[in-house]
Amino acid sequence: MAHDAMTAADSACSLFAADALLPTGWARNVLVQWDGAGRVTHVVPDTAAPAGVAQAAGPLLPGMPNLHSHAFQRAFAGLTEYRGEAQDSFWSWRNLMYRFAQRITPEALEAIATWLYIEMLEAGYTSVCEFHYVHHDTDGRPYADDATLSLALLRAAHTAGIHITLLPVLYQTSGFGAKPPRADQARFIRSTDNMLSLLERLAPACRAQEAILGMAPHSLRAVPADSLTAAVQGLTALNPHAPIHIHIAEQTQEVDDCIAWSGQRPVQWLLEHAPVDARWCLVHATHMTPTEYAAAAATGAVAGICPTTEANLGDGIFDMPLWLQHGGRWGVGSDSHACVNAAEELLMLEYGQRLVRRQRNVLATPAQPEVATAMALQAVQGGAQASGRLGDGQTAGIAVGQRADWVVLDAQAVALRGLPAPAMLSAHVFASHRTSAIHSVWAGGQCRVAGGRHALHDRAAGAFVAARATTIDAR
Ligand code: NGQ
Ligand code: ZN
Repeated sequence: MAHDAMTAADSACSLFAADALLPTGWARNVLVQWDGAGRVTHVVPDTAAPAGVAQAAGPLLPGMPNLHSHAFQRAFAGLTEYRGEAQDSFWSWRNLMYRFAQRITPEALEAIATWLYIEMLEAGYTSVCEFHYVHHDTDGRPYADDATLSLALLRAAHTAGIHITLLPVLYQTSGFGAKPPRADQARFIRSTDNMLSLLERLAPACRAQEAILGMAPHSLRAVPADSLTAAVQGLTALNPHAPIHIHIAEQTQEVDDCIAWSGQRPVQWLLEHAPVDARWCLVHATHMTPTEYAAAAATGAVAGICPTTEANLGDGIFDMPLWLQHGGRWGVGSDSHACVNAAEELLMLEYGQRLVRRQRNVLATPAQPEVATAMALQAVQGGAQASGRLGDGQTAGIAVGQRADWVVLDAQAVALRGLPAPAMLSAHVFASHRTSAIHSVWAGGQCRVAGGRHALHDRAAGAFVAARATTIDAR
């Protein structure tokens, strides 16, 4: 009896896959096992399927970390795709986005984020870094509990079952040289001391759901030099390993303004004035000189690339081959959520490189000629680092000690059926609808998406649509 019970428990925490993408590449006949805490305990390739162990419906891929999200913007995706000014830009988009941000309530944020995180899981993301900057009530005054909106995001992640790295954002100025904030930035503003007390307030809530707590100076435009130094020191005192994310050089306008203010470009300035290292994620390091590429890559920081948002906002194209030439680490984020799909970010990233270079298969590597495989492995590793989920030198993905986070492709999907596993991943990224071939998604050893659907899909979708209706204004 006791023996039977043990066997049942063991097989409940095992999965056998004919093909699995391990950190070292594709492996055959892989048995994975994990413990009650959702951590991988065994990864055994080239083995026989033990009796009674569930068989994956297709290749096992590591779950993709989403390293950059502003959850509230999901409700506004698709609503800025019309011409409003003679020449629309990132900045005119931002004006519309701010109008929308004014209307978000805690209830709406929770509904929007819950649905968004469900969409993420259904589209192959198993963790998310939430770069969270709408802190206060609509009049700019702190909520009675200053952590109200942060807690709404933590609850949303918990409900959906996605791992979250919460990055409360420090935002103080509207431009370089301590320009005072605009009226429509009032919900974002807090002092550095205030930020540190928010972090202290959030630490136990994060621990309770195994969320990682970091911090994000919004940008060099929004955080004066002395505040940046004090905030990073304060965070480091709380946790020397906590991740630090910053928007760094997304627009040429901000590069020009930074030069006018300091004589230096944003990345150059940051590297000279902040202790940038492997804890850091440089989001939208789009506009760098070759010297900045080399210097930023050498710090060990992750480049946070958000290909579909960067395309949507007309940012420019990151020079991935140059970054990789310097050993740069990187991952992907869905940022404004115009698109919520891990495979599509990889597609957009590779296609951007092809278009500017007039080449194909740009992001394949000598060791890994399959583009989708090479990109997936690198983005999982960089994404996990940016999420604060990797100890030094550890390998992310389907490996002992990591969380049991993976995506099972559907080997029976028409786009994939009959193909070898690496081609299945290629077809998933380059030649399918990019969610149609996802069979199931596991986070922390729990199956959150089965048959392509999250258990809360319908309920959360309804709540999202209702919340969105309360936040959009008539055009
Ligand atoms: C954000 N989004 O914080 O939501 C920004 C726009 C800004 C992106 N950078 C605002 N994609 O950078 O000032
Ligand atoms: Zn952003």
